[in-house]
Amino acid sequence: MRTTLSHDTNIDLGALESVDLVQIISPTGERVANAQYDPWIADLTTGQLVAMYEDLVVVRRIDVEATALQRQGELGLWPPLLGQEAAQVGSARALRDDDFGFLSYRENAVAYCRGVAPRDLVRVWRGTALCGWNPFDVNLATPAIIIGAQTLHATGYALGCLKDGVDTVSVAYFGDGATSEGDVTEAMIFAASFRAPVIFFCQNNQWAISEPVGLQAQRPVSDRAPGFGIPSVRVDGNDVLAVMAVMRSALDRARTGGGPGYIEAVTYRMGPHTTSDDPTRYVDPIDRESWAAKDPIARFEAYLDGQGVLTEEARASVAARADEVAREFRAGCLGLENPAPLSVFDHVYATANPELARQKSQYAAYLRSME
Ligand SMILES: Cc1ncc(C[n+]2csc(CCOP(=O)(O)OP(=O)(O)O)c2C)c(N)n1
Ligand SMILES: [Mg+2]
Repeated sequence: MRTTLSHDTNIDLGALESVDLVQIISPTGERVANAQYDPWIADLTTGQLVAMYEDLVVVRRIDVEATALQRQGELGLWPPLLGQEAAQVGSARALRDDDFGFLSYRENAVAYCRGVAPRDLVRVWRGTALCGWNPFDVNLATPAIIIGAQTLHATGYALGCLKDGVDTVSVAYFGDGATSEGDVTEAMIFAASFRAPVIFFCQNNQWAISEPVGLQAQRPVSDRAPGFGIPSVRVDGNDVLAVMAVMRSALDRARTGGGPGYIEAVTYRMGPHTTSDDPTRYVDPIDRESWAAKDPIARFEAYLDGQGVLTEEARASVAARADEVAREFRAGCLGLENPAPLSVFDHVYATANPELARQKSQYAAYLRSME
């Protein structure tokens, strides 16, 4: 496949896709032997493989349901992850409970795998909370909307882990567009200089809103990391086993004093940037179609079928579970209570702040004047 951009960079994204891409399952579901990474997933049992399949199906279902809720006026906005399920599930399921994740807005499958209830994923998008969950309950920070900022938070957390002498690893999830931000460069320099146990996990979904990745990356984005002294790997982000293998390997290295790692998961954003965006204005339908053929769920399903693992019973049970989660999610979302207006001031600062107190009393007076 050759994709010629309308911009003057004229990068051949098709060629870039295949540069040193770690793959364990081919797009048609065949196992690809990989001497380096096979051992990292050799322990997975049939039950764990089916559980991972269930994760993929359920997170897609949550995502589709959330998009429907937004279209029905129940959410202000939703950033879909359609197409990126394997990159998120494979990496999140490689984490230890005490590891700590730092997300952007699109990593809802990571949050799901960490134990965030689907209803809590949409509190912010329904406007009923400033963060849907307590970060310390699930070792997952509040998603960052400021592109790339969370790479600094993750690096700081990792430096704290070093000082505490614990073998916890922190993970920064960010997109291809974020790699153009100064914050990401600063985070990588700090991480490399102090050998911080942090993984930079870049989901290259080919788009930063309507900007194709080829416009801001003349080389694969993973090529940047070695320049900072951080080893990097480029993985097929639609291959859940390959993502888990490279993530386990990078985590192990960081956990045992090897310093930071960088993973570029090559995937594709099959939906719009958010529900406010119309990708038909800028996405080439033929390009999208070629990525649809690499769908992460169809691929894993074909692989499991080939292994004789996905029995009719297992398939039916996963489908029933997805229905159940979707029903509970919808009911939970619609049942979210509106917060008291003044509570918007509650968690801005950890300690009392006179300026904020002044604003709060002013707002209280305003609300009283409306009674
Ligand atoms: C510092 C900053 N600049 C610009 C924006 C506006 N913005 C929101 S999403 C986005 C694109 C991000 O693309 P990418 O990092 O590839 O993540 P993706 O949305 O593809 O998951 C931009 C520029 C922002 N939120 N923060
Ligand atoms: Mg992107």
